[in-house]
Amino acid sequence: MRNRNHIINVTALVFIVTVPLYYLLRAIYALPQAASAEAVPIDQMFTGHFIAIAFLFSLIMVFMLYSAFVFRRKPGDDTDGPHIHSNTALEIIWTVVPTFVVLGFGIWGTVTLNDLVSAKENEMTIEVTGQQWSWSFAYPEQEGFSSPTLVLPVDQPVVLKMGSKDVLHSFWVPEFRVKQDLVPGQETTLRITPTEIGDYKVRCAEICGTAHSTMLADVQVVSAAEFDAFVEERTQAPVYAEMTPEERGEMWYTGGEADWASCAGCHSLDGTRLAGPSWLGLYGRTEELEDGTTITADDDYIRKSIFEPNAQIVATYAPAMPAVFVDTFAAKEAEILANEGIEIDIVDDLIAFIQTLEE
Ligand code: HEC
Ligand SMILES: [Cu+2]
Repeated sequence: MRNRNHIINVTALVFIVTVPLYYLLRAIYALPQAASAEAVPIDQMFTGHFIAIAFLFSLIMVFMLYSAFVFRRKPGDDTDGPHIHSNTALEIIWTVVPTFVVLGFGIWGTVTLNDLVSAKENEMTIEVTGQQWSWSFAYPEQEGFSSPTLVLPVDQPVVLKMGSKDVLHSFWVPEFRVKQDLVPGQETTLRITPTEIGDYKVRCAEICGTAHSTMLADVQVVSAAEFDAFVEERTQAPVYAEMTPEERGEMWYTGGEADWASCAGCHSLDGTRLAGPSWLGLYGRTEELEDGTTITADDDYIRKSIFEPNAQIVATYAPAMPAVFVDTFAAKEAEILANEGIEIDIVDDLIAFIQTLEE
């Protein structure tokens, strides 16, 4: 009779401790928004593990503390405690039950993993390249253009085929839950079906050098229509690799699709004086500077005029040229490198263009 009361007490206490503990674990290890089909079974496994952890912790702690408090030695009781030997039934139970629980979690994990990595119907391939310290995404099924942002159509299964140009990196968007390493000299794959429209970030999850922590890229999950518009825009964008330096130089001069102050706003090509000297016949010309010295307009001088516009001022002109091109050119060059994998030098392009402008 008294034993039965203890068992009822302990059972009730185990339950009472398990429930809040489960919610505490959920709060401490809060998961970010679940934005992919893969997140659903993974979050279910998290729930299963949290329940098991909360239950086991309660089971052990409640039994231990209950015994320590309820079966305390009474004052004046100096007798020995009862001598207890093994309890075979109990030992079989606490060996067999955990064995099956652990096996069960193992099978659950294996089946889920197998499901997540297996090929899906009508999946779309995207190539992911990681390098210290940037990401680039190519769309071989959409004419192969590439983008520094990963744009994904919602509810479309994608397979990422990934490679690294230098060291180990790791593709990880917490909202998608799944994660995969990028290994130099080897192609790894990762499958994702994004289910929530929104903006996310890929972060590199493998320490890969000095700027590892800034190795981020934007991820946009968009509607099918927006994805089509994105593809349309990217496939029409200029392909710099297919242009000559002179053609590119002319484009940089007018601004093209670059977002800096157009050189054309201050420099004419026909000798007209605008805010700055005309580029007509500029290359090789002897330039008179404000301080009375003269200098020949060669590559070095032109490069310096663009990157440090206030270092040498052309006589009769105001120091009006913006000193921003060091940064804007570098950003554009990095973008082209990420998009097309080619290294271009915008100043070299401009010089090639200026050289065509002979008087
Ligand atoms: C807001 C007006 C302005 C813009 C925009 C501008 N420049 Fe200039 N630039 C000037 C002025 C003024 C000078 C002459 C004073 C000096 O030497 O800094 C000049 C000088 C130069 C020179 C030296 C020319 C010479 O005759 O010796 C070069 C080369 C040059 N700019 C290139 C560029 C390029 C390339 C761009 C676009 C990427 C550009 N500039 C945009 C105003 C501008
Ligand atoms: Cu990295």
